[in-house]
Amino acid sequence: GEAVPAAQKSSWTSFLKSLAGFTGDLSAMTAPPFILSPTSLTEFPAYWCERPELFAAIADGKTEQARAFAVLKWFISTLKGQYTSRNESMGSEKKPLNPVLGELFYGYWPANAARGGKTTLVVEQVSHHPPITAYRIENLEKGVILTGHSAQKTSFSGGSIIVKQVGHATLTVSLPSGETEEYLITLPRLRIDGLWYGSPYIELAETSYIQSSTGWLSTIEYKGKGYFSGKSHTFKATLTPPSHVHTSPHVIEGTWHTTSKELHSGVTFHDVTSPKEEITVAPVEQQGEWESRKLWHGVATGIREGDFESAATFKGKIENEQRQRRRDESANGTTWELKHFKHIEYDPVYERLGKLFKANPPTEDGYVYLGNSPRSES
Ligand code: 0T9
Repeated sequence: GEAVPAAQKSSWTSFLKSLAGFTGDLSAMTAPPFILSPTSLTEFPAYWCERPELFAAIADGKTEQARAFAVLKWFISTLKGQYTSRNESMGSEKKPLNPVLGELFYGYWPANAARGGKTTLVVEQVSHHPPITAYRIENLEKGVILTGHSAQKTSFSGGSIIVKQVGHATLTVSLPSGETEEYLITLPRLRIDGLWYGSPYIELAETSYIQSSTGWLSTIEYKGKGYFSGKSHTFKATLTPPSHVHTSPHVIEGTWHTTSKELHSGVTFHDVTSPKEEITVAPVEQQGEWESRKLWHGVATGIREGDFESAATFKGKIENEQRQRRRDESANGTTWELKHFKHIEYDPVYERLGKLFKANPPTEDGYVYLGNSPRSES
């Protein structure tokens, strides 16, 4: 295909060949320059809040049902950003920068009348090998908080990369009564297609869940081209009540990158055809050494300007520095200390809510937010 520059055709072919039979950490593999993105994976959690008013609106739901409905609407509305935005901004899916251990990403969406308070994002790379990214999004005025971590298990099958998302998110809503409602959010499987032509794009597959502590459960099924509706990016979501509530489930169908409708009424459920709001981030000159855009500045500039030699030199410096740090730690018998999160073997929210829909696996680890705000220097 013409997406691959002539000079990179053979290196793209050998990259694809090396993918065959591959399982493990894709992010560490060297790929040809045309497919490199100047953005680190630590920036991706921002996709969770690019429609801050939908996040805030969760708190406005007057009933358990209304809030579960609002959580589902917010979740579905994030999918377009999460899974198609690189195609929109760069022409195809690209290989993100592989974050270093301890890398940070901070930002916020300003307060306004529609969404209430300022919404803040704190991201930390909590593991490099395998890559694990932990994040926290808070709208404290509204009492809506999202905490999660994200990792991937990748394999190659039938010409596509299959990505199993490992990790989950929990959302909490503080109610006026003083009680806290919890939601466990699991994540869909991804297939990366279009590789042969050098223009990769994501399709979502299988099922993800949003389980509320109130018993309401969203089951979201994803289908692509060639499956029942024939259209790409199709989903069907069913919001079912807890067993003691005798109302019929909400069934929603549509395409997650455009719009969807409630099946029984035909009323629009979600609509992401309007522009989203990107996160506000401090200028690079004001960032600390561990902040993503500062840390990767040289590499990102090289990639953006097509100066791949300079990008590689800066990348080599970062990698050497990381290797030296790990060597020093093992020589001194110390380990890297996380700044904003604490690892736990078993996430109690996952255990408790996962049981309600027989989550697989039945338990998962987690990262607890330490409550220390960004830029509080250590
Ligand atoms: C969490 C998201 C995740 C991260 C990315 C698979 C992928 C890394 C993980 C799952 C976000 O909430 C949502 C969106 C995109 C996912 C990335 C797409 C992608 O291709 C990469 C992997 C590691 C690659 O870079 C594969 C090689 C590349 C040549 C294909 C474009």
